[in-house]
Amino acid sequence: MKEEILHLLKNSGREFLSGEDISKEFGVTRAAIWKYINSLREEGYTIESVSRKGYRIVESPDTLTEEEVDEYLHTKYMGRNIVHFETIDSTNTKAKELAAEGQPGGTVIISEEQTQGKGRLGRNWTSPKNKGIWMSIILRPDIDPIKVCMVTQVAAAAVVKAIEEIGIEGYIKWPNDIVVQGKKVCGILTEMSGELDKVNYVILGIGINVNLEKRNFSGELKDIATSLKIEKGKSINRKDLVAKILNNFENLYESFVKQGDIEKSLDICRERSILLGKKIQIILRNEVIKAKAITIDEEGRLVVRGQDGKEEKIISGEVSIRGMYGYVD
Ligand code: BT5
Repeated sequence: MKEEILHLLKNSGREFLSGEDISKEFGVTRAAIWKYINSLREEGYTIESVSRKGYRIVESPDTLTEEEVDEYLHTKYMGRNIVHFETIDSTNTKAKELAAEGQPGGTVIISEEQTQGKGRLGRNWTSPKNKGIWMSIILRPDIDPIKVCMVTQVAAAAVVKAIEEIGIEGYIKWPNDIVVQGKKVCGILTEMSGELDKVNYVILGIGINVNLEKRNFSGELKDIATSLKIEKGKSINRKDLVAKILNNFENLYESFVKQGDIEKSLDICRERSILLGKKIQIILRNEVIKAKAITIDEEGRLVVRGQDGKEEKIISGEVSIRGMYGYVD
C-alpha cells in the first residue's frame, strides 16, 4: 500500500493529491493514509501537506529503491524488479539465494551498504553506506557455460559507457576492473551456477565507488582506489547512474545472448583497454609471467606475448601494469 501511495504521489508531480482522492482510490481511511505518509517521511521523503489541498512530494531521498531508479530506466526488463536493502552481507550472496528460489532474469539486488562485500578469490570489497552502487543482477542466459565469463566483459563495457555519459573517462583493466586516472573505481564479480552444458543462473555483481570521499578508503585502498566524486569534483546522482548502467547493459547483453554478438562489447573493451600495447605482469596460479598485452580476442581472452615471443591466450588472472597497482620493475 505504501508503495502504491508513493507511486501515485510521484505521478502527480508538483500537483497536490488530496487525502480524499487517495482514500477513494485505495478504499482506506484518511487516518490510514496519514500513517503511510508519515512512514514515507521516515524513509526520507519530504512530503508537503496543505489543508484542503492534500499532499505532494517535495524531495525524494538518495536511495536506490525500485521506485527511485525506475524513472531513469529505459529497459524492457533489466532492473524492472529491484530488491533493495539498507544493509546486507553481500548482494551476490543474496542474489544467489533469490535466484535459487526462482527470481527471474533481470532482477537486481541493491544494498546501500555491504558488511561482507566480496571480491574475487575470497577478497573483500569495501562498500560504505549510501556512497556507492553495490548491486547484483540475476541473469538466466541460454548459453554455453564456457561463454559465461564474457558476461564480465559485457558489464565492463556497459559501465564504461555509463560513466562516459556522465562525463567521466574510464578505462577497463581486463578482465574486471574499471579505472579512472589510474585508480580503481569499479570491480565486477561474475558467479555462476550450472552444469557442464547448462547455465542455471549467473550472478553479475557490480561495485562502483560513486560518492566516496578520500577518508572512506583505508589501508592499501588509499593508493589504488578512487571514486567518481573525487575525480569529477562533485556528487554524482546514483539513481541516474544505476539506470544508465542497466540501460547500456541490457542493450549489449541482449546482443550477446540473443544474436550471439559479443563484438559490440568487445570493441568497447579493446578501445577502452588500459592494458593493450603495454608491458604487463600476470599472476596465474601463483606464477608471475611478464608479457606484452596484444589484444582481446573474439572470446574475450587476453592475448599476450611472453618474453620468449610466444603468444598465449588468457581466460582470467591478476594483471598489473608497470606503475599501476604497485608493479614497478
Ligand atoms: C573485484 O574483485 O573487483 C570484484 C568486486 C565486486 C564487488 C561487487 S559489489 C556488489 C556485489 N556484491 C558483492 O559481494 N560483490 C559484488 P577483485 O578483482 O578481486 O578486487 C578486490 C580487490 O579490490 C581487493 O583486494 C582490494 O584491493 C580492492 N578493493 C576492495 N574494495 C574496493 C573498493 N571499494 N574500491 C576499489 N578497490 C577496492
